[in-house]
Amino acid sequence: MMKDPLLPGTAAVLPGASLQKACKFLVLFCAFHLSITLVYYMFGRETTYYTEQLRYGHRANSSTGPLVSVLATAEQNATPEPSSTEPCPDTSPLLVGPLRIEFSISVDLEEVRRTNPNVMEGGRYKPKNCKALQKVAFIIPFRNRDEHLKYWLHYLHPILQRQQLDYGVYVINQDGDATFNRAKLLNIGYVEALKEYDYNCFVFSDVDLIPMDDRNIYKCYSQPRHLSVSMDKFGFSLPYNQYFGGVSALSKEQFEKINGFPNNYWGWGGEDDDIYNRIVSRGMSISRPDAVTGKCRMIRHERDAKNDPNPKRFDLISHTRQTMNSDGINSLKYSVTKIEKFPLYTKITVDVGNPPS
Ligand code: UDH
Ligand code: NGS
Repeated sequence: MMKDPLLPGTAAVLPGASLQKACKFLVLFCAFHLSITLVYYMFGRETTYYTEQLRYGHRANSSTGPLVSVLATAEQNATPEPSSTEPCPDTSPLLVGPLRIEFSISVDLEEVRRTNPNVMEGGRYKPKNCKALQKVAFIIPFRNRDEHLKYWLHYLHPILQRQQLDYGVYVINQDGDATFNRAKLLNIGYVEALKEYDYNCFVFSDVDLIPMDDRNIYKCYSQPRHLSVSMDKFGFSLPYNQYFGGVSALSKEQFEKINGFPNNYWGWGGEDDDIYNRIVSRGMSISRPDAVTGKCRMIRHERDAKNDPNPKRFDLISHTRQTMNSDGINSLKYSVTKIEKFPLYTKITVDVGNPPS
């Protein structure tokens, strides 16, 4: 038998003609396979990219492109369009999930205003195509934190619009330089917001906390809601089980049931623990998102002037049950110095008085 010089190892088994046929078949088979793979690769890549864009919006791209483009894309894709009298769906179709939050970028409020054209004067918004399920007032306790407020407005406005809320943003600015009183400012925000609109839900948010996932819906639930449950500064977990600081949401009924928040915590600490005590003493429990959805980032900063730890806080929180009926929304005293309507928020400057000497 003649040996095939090309394939010395196999020539003894296959005759030359059959070998050629086998090779041809193999080459054709490979070419066919390769072209199928190529078609799937090209098509599949486009589909994945499109899905990623919709899901993550600006997150998939490392740049911080305007969030409003995500909103526009999602709105265009939400079909069919419901009428404005039809209730919005339980889960907004506009949500994109995890978000890139960073504080190294510089925020220009004029740009934020331009990229959120549907936000009305004073920081008001309601969805155009459906009736929001809740009317939410955002109450931010504030003094001398303008840089932090810029980030809050930059990140939160697009998120809240995607959450399809009917909302307003109220920055409650403590006038003067007396000791800071966070909980009293929150009470004032509640009263002042209600003078403006028939809100049925109140989200109380520190100015330096930004959610990292828009599925953490800033609305009210059947129980008082703690929203900032997974903060970067606590390693994305709760510092302790009863922790209720940072960002929380209470319906009008829940807030009234606990007589609002305490007015007598001057300086840092304890007022959020008092609110927790109020809630459980009225037979309610704390509802929370899971630790992934509830991730949030805090802007690092030094302790503020006139907000040193309150030495009375431990004594105060041990008496919540005795004091809560007489200290709260029913005993709130303050005066409004100024109300300013800015394009992205309403700033209410108030005189909260002084701590007892
Ligand atoms: N706040 C102001 N201005 C102040 C104090 C507080 O706007 O002067 C507001 C603001 O919304 C802040 C919130 O009240 O987010 C709570 O303030 P806080 O001081 O109780 O809590 P925060 O977590 O700081 O902002 C804690 C002290 C950090 C010390 C860090 C030392 N490295
Ligand atoms: C507790 C404070 C809370 C405070 C929490 C986290 O100890 O008011 O730490 O503070 N309670 C008392 O002091 C009684 S933080 O690390 O965010 O500054 O919210």
